[in-house]
Amino acid sequence: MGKSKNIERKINDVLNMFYGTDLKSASAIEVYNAVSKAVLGEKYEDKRRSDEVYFKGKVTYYFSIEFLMGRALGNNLINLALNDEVKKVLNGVDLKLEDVEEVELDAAFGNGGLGRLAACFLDSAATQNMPVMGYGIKYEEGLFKQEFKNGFQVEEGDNWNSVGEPWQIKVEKDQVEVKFSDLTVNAVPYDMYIMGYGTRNVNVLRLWESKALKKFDFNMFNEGCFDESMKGKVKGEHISRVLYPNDSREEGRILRIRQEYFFVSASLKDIIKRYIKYHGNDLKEFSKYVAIQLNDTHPVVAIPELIRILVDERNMDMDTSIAIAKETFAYTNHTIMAEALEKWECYLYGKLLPRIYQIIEVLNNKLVMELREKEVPEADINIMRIIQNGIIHMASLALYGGHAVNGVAKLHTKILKEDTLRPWYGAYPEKFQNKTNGISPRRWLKLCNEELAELITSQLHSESWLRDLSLLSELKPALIEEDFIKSFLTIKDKKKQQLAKYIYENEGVTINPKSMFIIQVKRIHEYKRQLLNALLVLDIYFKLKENPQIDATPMTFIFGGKAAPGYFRAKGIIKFINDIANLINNDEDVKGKLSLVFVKNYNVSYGERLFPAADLSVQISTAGKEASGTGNMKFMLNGTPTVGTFDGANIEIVEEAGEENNFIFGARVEELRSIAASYNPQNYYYNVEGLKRVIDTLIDGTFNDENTGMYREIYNSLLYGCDWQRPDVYFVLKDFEDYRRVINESKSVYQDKFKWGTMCVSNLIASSKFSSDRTVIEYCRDIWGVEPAQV
Ligand code: 26Q
Repeated sequence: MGKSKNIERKINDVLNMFYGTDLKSASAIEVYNAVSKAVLGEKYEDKRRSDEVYFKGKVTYYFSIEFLMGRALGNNLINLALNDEVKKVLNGVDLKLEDVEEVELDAAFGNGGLGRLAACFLDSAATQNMPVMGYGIKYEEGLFKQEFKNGFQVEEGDNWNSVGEPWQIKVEKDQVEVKFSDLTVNAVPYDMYIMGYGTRNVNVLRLWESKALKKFDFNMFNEGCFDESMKGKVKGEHISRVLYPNDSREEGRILRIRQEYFFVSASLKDIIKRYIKYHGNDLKEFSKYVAIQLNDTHPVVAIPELIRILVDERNMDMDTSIAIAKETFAYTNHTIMAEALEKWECYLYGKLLPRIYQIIEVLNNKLVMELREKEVPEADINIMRIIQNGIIHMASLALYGGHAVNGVAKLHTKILKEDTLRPWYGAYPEKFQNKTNGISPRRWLKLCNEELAELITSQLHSESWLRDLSLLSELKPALIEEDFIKSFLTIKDKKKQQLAKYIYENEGVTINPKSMFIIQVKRIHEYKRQLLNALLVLDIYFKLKENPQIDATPMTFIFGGKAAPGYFRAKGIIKFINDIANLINNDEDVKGKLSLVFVKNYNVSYGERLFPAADLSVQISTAGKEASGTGNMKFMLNGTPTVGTFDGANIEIVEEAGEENNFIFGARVEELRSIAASYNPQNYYYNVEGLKRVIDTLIDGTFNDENTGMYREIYNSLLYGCDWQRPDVYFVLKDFEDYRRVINESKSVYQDKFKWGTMCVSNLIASSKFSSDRTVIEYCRDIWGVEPAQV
């Protein structure tokens, strides 16, 4: 039987058994579920065999409270090379694979970069046959859905599982109990298979759902207390109800502590059970077989939890247990922003997790003793303590309780060493490493830009570049072939047309597909400086109004991204950009020359349409603030030059692709460090041509924030600051003029299509460093000590 007949039969089996229908009469949602289950069914045997080869040896467990997976169907079909077969089957009943894929909703168990990085790492580990398993939470609601009302962001729930969840396999027999002082819950695991590209290996992402032990109190119910009878169930189950938005101001932090301990404790119990099965009862050799990576501080409570289990449940002594923990754990830092480093009140921990808190105290005392022995100055010791003034510092716990800490781009690691974690670097230099981030070329090129992937494959006569991105360098001869550049530009045009159509259908905005697409998509944050970009768009608009003749290059600025629900200024920035869009898009004078659109609900799937269609990638964070960025890499891989600051991975992008192929501007970290104390944005406000005019639109009645005070607040933050913050801490005014300069420069280069195409292709060819395959291989080699194991 042919491969496609076989898969057709399986799809029909699922439709018969679970939906009482068949391929000819099923709905798109039913077909999506059936195709997914059929594909999954194909992989059980390979998954079982992967377990066998992996768990005999050393395995890495990637602990992350976020996995921003996006859709699974398209990616899995590519990785299993089943695309053509399934297309054929569906065409047979007049269905298009794209339409079925469109049914799937993003699994958005993450806020942004950190969660998406975890997802790319899983894809890369499986592709490289690396024994890596993910552990996280199966949220009922992922990241909120974003809508605009009158230009304001409004948040709605995320019903990601409303079309079914065919990729999640419930493994009832592996459920475990997790105990808090006041509550015990069941953690029920759901497995997602991570299918590598071009390999039979299947890795697993295991996500925990919390279930109440006692579902329902019959006695209370019988006595007529209906609400009361459900209370235990509700309390137990809200732990995995919803993903926390990235917002450190958030109240209701008890639930966050519960989430962190919940998935970490369940995962450790699962790992220990597996260890005993494969390696016997003696846990002395734990770290020989187990490496655990802590994705930021969110899962750091794993360190005292492992120690608790070893001491209290396995009768080991404290010192041995601590030593095992240190050899097992490593920690990745994703931010230098002090306010984002997690801190918890001791009394909260003491109340919810008293034994864990005791162990944290033990670790704190040992740390202080160790530092005194190393003769670290007392002032440094005080800022390194795990417990300071009744507050637990999770980063300190991670640094002391693990053997490695890494930053996510060269500059970021340098800043950690010299600044954020300076005394730690002084005391434990051997723990510090850099691991520059990466992205999966399967999702971020092959899946989202099939046309470009095919062009590369035909030039290289093989698809193996998708597993070894360094092969892209073999495209160098193509860089001087006119044909190749032209084919590239044709594909870019096509992707832009597709995006324009999608934006028209989804946002109701018409954009000129021949205009230059300048795209900034990422979470909304002051340090990322969407405001700088918006102010420039306004300046361009005013100049066009004054002098309609000046411009030959039509431009479309595209924004996308969510603001944390409690982040007032970020929400003000969204409203401001939407107001500017309204002004510009409704002005006949600039029609076809300048337009602006803020796409709503930017997520992984939207990204898949945006990255391939960009002419210019906007990466303009204040130097020193963006740890790495990974969107920048997604643009680059799709052949897009960057307009950016010397920040995060931008620096390495330019190192690889050359400054001449990108547009780098703005103040650098050293300069900002030296001027910070004396910086006065008003000098720029009054002296930079055009700047006052655009900033004043915030308060002169050009726009209307409906008496929320948002615009005045942004205006004040730029020019005056407030009692807790200096003015313009992110140097928007300082960098404005230089940003305008490079945008103008890019505009004039863009007019020479061929030259532009050459720049684009230079970026594509130079992007191989940014494959997450490379990143994961480095973690395996330098931190985890694990080796590939193939089925
Ligand atoms: C903390 C406490 C309570 C609730 C939420 C949080 C929270 C949640 C998410 C804090 C931070 C995050 C996410 C951070 C993040 O995505 N950082 C990004 O990580 C990327 C991958 O390394 C980098 O490329 C980006 O530069 C960095 O901003």
